[in-house]
Amino acid sequence: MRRPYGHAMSHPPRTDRDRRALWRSPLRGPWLTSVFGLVLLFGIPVLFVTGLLSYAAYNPDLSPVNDETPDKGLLGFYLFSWPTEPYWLYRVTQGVHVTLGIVLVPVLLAKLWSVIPKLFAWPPVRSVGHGLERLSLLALVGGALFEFATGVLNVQLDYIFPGSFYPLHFYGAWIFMAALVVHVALRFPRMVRALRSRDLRAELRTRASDTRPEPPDETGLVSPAPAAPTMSRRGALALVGAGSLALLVVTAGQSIGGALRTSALLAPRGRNPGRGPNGFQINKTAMTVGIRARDIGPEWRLVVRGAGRETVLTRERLLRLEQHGAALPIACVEGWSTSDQGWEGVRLADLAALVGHAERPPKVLVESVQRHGSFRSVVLSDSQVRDPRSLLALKVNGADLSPDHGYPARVIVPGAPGVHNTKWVGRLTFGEMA
Ligand SMILES: Nc1nc2c(c(=O)[nH]1)N[C@H]1C(S)=C(S)[C@@H](COP(=O)(O)O)O[C@H]1N2
Ligand SMILES: [Mo]
Repeated sequence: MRRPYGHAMSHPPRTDRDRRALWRSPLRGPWLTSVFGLVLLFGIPVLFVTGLLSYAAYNPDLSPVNDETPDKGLLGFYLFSWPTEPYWLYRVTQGVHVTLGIVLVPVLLAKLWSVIPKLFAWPPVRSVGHGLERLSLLALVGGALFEFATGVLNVQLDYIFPGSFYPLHFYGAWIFMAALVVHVALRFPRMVRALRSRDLRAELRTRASDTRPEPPDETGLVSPAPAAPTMSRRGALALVGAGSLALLVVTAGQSIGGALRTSALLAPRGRNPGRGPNGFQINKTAMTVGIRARDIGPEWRLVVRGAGRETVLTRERLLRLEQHGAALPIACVEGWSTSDQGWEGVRLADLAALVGHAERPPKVLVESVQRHGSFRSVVLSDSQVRDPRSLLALKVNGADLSPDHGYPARVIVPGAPGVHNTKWVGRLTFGEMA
């Protein structure tokens, strides 16, 4: 017996229409997909630019110590020496990168949900052109999922890809962006047409019971066998918007700080960094990275080398050198940052002068007494060393540094990512690092 047309569910799908009929949401259609697409079209370029800036901030022109990734390859063409002004630069670029990345997750998922039927388009490849387009979609969807997943895992789970996160996220971003450019070039006119096909205000007034599917069209997004609506388009947009807003509330506080820090439920470094002068976020405690009491006790010495000279200083000696203050934040690549803290200590430029670099101090290699963990030595550029706010800090907010914040001495540099603010410093080498 032949079944009447329309009972697509009752026999195995054979035609393209049968396959698409398995997806029955009456909300799917070019308009809804285009709304989500438009949000991503504005958001993703911001993620891309702030992400590229994050690489520039690592001063990879000082490779191989800081970063082995971009400067050697073609993709490092845009790199420049990271400025120390404004001093909150990295706090803003990286705060935007991480916060926006997290906030866009519901939009990305909604966009992917809205195009699921296309995954089942049949035949999968109709022509060479169509095949190439599907390949670019693979790079697009794969790239998007990869970039968002690695980014979120990295900020939440503390570098589960030790060392390799940077190249993965960096090269992944270029592949994703290349696919996105192709996708936008191919789909932009269709997106504009779809956005014009319905009135947003009218949609925002339409209840679920009055919601009708979009008219069938060539895109294949509209279900050929739509179910009765259980949610309006307004409801779908509100759901995604509420998801993004909730994520904004639970993450933005870790970058913005102040009273908002207490709402940052998702902040991986906790919401309550303690009280007192040292009461601000800690990335890794002294214990986590295996700093022993004797590493930072009275036997601790700072070795300063440069221009063929070397000097060894105790903390007492350092405290007798000219002390300077600087109000600077710590801004981690993970997106969290502190408000400005009042650091006090010796200017890096003054330490360079001690070893024969009085005029025009050069770059410096900063090494920690830390032997465990993934933390590597850091090179600061000459312009960073020359900034009068760049300190080897001994105190913060009027008190000695706590062991977790880098006692006996740590580096603090304006505008730089937190990872350049080496804690438990043991040696400074100015000039060529031979
Ligand atoms: N020796 C050493 N210095 C370090 C680190 C580290 O793991 N070891 N972490 C860096 C990172 S990633 C950041 S964000 C800042 C955090 O400083 P804080 O813990 O005092 O806030 O320290 C930097 N200095
Ligand atoms: Mo960091």
